[in-house]
Amino acid sequence: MECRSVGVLGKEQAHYSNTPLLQLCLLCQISPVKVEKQPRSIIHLDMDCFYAAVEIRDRPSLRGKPVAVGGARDRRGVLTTCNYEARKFGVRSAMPTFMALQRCPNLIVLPTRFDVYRREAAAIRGILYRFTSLIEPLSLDEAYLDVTAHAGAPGPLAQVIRGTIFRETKLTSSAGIGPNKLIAKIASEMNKPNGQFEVKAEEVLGFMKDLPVRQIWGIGEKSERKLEELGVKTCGDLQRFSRPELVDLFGKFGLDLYDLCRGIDDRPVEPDRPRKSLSTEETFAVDLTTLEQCEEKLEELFQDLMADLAQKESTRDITKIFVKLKFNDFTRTTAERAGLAPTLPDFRALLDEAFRRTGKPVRLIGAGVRFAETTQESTQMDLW
Ligand code: DCP
Ligand code: MG
Repeated sequence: MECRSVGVLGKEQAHYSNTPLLQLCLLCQISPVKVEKQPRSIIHLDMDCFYAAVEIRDRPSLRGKPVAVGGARDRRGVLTTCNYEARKFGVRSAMPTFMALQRCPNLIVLPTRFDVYRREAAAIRGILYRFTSLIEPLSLDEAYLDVTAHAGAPGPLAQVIRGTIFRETKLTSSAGIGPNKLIAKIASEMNKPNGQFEVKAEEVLGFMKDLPVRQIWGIGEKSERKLEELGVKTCGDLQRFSRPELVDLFGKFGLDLYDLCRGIDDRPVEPDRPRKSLSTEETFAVDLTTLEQCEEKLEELFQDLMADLAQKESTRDITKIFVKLKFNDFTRTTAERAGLAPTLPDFRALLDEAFRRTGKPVRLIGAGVRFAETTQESTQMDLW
């Protein structure tokens, strides 16, 4: 706690006091105040069952039916997502398609159309930039917005943003509004789908009290189990631990936990720093010796790359595509071409070229794209 006289006396002479808030500072008899950073207003915006919602919008006859998007059952496919009708049957993202069909035999499984989702995400991001440039995308359909500087109150503002997205894309979204990223993210789940939930600064402690610890970022299954063994289920339970106790249990993360379980999170919203390229690669347990073997693996890598691209860089112009090979003697070669769209036949052509350069057994294949250089500002202008 820092004495209020700091402004008058200067930093060096300011008195620091352990006296509780509103008690007088013993040295200068002026009431000390906690030096607070300016409270922020953060919105976490998340589209509802994004890929499935796009598909249903484009095929209205599917409305009301259980719909999922993903790989086919006979090809050991996995779902990317499903609509809320399908979720009633226990169908979930990342579930193998055959399992989803066991749970919901009438499930309609559609193939992914990443190019469409990317286009949609770009349009949505364009809408967000009309309200603030302080946007941190978390994935294709999710972003934090810092709207502290916005004139309007954040709750009604979130309503306007969601309304605009719906008017222009016919897709619904949900939002969480809070004084920091942690609270906003948790709150966006509370009234999903097509809803929003606001936690005001003075409501944070009450909001955290009964919240399951699993909701805190950084707490995975392992930490959750560890905490459960200690009788800790909610953030309120966790608040009973001291800082040193949490450090003993969780190392450095214990310090974060001490704050997080109280709903304190100082992480700023960090606007995207544009990456130059995006790639995916795999090292094989057994070297590949034929072009056919390499082509088979390339197809898998291509699917991963497209999914990654749709998730992380849905709005960027691609200038080059490349295929990288590492051979069993650890030498490497890269084949790349400007002006090619990222399609499987073009990646295959690059693989052929790279493979034929040596014919050596292949230890690793990588496939990737390079992006046009852009500043945050020019990205924003493009999206308008
Ligand atoms: N996605 C994916 N694989 C996963 C999870 C998600 O490919 N394991 C894709 C499909 C989703 C999109 O990312 O539509 C957004 O992910 P979300 O976790 O936000 O899930 P949804 O938007 O589908 O559903 P929700 O309404 O719960 O946000
Ligand atoms: Mg979503």
